[in-house]
Amino acid sequence: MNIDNFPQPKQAMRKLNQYAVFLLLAINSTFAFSLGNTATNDIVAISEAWVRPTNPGQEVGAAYMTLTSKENLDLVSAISDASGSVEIHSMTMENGIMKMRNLDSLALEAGKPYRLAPGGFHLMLFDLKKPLNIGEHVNFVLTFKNKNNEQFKQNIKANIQAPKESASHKH
Ligand SMILES: [Cu+2]
Repeated sequence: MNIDNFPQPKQAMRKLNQYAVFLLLAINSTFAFSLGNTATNDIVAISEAWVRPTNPGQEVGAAYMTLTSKENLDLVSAISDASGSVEIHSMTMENGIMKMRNLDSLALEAGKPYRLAPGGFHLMLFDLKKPLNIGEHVNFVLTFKNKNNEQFKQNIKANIQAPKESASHKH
């Protein structure tokens, strides 16, 4: 768990610490958050992060984003402040049926953007603590692991918004 090799900009560290404290206060200790192991980094660029709004009574949600890493590494887990747990899912079409799989990790190749998008990879939010309403946002902490088994975390704020592509994909 040596994170010393990763750049740790002061401002980013402060932001993450504030976020971690918020989680501890507002949620509870089920995340088993370890302050000692948290660090932000500039290795993975995350863009276009968004969360699909939920309908009343819906207990699962989905988040999408584009991840571009400067080095080969794996996304190994994620947590959010809006759900009891988050899983990394793939989605494939098999015999005309959409199937989702829970992945242990998602391999990111250096320099290659990975797009988590409707119909493909996504982060699945289970045990939602509240409805996900358009205009609000969800905070995530993603954990990555490099080939030396060093872990580091990165927080990302995703806006809750309607899918942009849904209209063009309708038949
Ligand atoms: Cu899923």
